[in-house]
Amino acid sequence: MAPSPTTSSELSRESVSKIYRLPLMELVFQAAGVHRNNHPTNSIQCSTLLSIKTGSCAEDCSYCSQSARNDSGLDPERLMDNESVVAAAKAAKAKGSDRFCMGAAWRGIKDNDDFERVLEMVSSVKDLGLETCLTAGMLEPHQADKLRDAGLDYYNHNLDTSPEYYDQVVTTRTYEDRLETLASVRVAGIKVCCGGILGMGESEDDRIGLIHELARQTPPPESVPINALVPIPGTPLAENPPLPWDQMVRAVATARILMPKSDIRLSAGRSSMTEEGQALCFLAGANSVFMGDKLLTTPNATETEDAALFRKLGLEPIAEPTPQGVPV
Ligand code: SAM
Ligand code: DTB
Ligand code: SF4
Repeated sequence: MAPSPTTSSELSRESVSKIYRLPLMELVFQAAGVHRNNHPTNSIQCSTLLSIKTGSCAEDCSYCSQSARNDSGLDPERLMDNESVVAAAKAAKAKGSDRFCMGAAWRGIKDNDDFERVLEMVSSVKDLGLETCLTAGMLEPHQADKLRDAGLDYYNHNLDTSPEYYDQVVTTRTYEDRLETLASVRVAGIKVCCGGILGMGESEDDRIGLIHELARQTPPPESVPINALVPIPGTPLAENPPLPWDQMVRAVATARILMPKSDIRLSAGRSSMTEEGQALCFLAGANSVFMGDKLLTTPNATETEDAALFRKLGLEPIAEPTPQGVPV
């Protein structure tokens, strides 16, 4: 059986590596057991993403369409108005999402009028009966407090990769900066959504290092998005070879074993996966997805494809879809 450390902070990287490198069938079998013991097996948590402020970002994240340093051809857009955000959130709820995630292409939050407007968006989305999530870069403790008071349930801030590989991917902020933001989110009492991206040219050891950093947080993040790189023309990672499917399954299964209570989200990159590959990830403990035809700036698996896949697998979204026109 997989070794079980006394507390997550005592987890060694070696023990994560042993789990990650189990024979695949054994790994999936163990992960499926942990999943069944901790979560309803036939239900799936569905989040919808909306880019509320797009592009012209000062950071140099080499995977991202939104960095001003990458020539991705994306049209930048200023912060959306509250009414349009609420309309998108209502539509997401009507289609069966239980959580609405707003993304802003900022290096970090500033104490300005735009932040006040984001607070209003959080409250308005919360009032629709949806869980709220925001990803807007680095933040300070007082800003996390304001977000909590506005009704924010989750803050997404990813570690992206292992500490050693991080500076190959981003140079304009450090791993330590990321951990500090996560600490502010945690102290404010907001749930932490934190994961990473696979397929950026990192080694298997780096993938193990990422999962180690996630799982040794005390407590571990409540929500763990595992993204496969969406290669974007004009970014330094545009020509990266696709992630082998078994690496995604291994990452999901290892995360499930080490973070039994967390939601493990099969995130960006699903549209390049086969139905069978996704099914194996759900069996290995993924219990959450981004739903809807678009992620932030790139296409997602379509609603039609997801509906067909969920039907085949007998997976039920947590939330009942509310037909359009019914008051929410
Ligand atoms: N600017 C904020 C930040 O970086 O924290 C929030 C938005 S950013 C787009 C949110 C996360 O999306 C990133 O941390 C990264 O993990 C993920 N992401 C961005 N571009 C991606 C891509 N091309 N493929 C996979 N994941 C990506
Ligand atoms: C996360 O881990 N994945 C989401 C969300 N958090 C914000 C973003 C995926 C972005 C994929 C590329 C794009 O659409 O721009
Ligand atoms: Fe900016 Fe976030 Fe994209 Fe990095 S990942 S360039 S911080 S929007």
